[in-house]
Amino acid sequence: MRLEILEYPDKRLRKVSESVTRFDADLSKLLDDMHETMLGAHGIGLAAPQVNRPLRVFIVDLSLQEDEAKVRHEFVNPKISEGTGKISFEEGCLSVPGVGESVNRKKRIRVDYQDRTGKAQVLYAEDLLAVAIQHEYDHLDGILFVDRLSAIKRALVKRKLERQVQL
Ligand code: Y12
Ligand code: CO
Repeated sequence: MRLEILEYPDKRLRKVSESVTRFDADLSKLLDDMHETMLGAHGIGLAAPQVNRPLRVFIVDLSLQEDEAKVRHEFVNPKISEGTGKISFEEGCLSVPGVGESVNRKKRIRVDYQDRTGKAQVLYAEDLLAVAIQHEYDHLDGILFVDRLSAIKRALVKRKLERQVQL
């Protein structure tokens, strides 16, 4: 089932999401619905709060990008550590339509998380996958990629978004 994607400036995008405690059929259904919603919107990453489920869950699927492995990554209760190096990448977000801006992130990260069955997993990611994971992780803390721009760029983007909302 396709879910509605919340868009800036919706305040529900600003909540800090709760950890998942039940690894049940509802969680599996949420993950399946999120995949369907993300693919339907031509996205490569989606976090549960973007579809109004304030849970620490996100998915990343880079198979729409050339040369990327066709893996449906699912992260439940993720924790990012061991960030090294720097990367600047032009990011977009299904909740901030029409805006693409370069953001500075860590180039390599370690992510500890659980899969949909509750099993503990570890992933070492770099480059685009690392960028996508850091972008989606931010959603779990109510942070949008535009919050990470310089003050001047953020003000310009905010003005553009406010004009879009009025239209
Ligand atoms: C690298 C950077 C960011 C992510 C997070 C996931 N982002 C998306 O899935 C973005 C999807 C998307 C972006 C679009 O471009 C803009 O909004 C500028 C877009 O095109 C339009 O809205 C016109 C459509 C989808 C992962 C990895
Ligand atoms: Co996003």
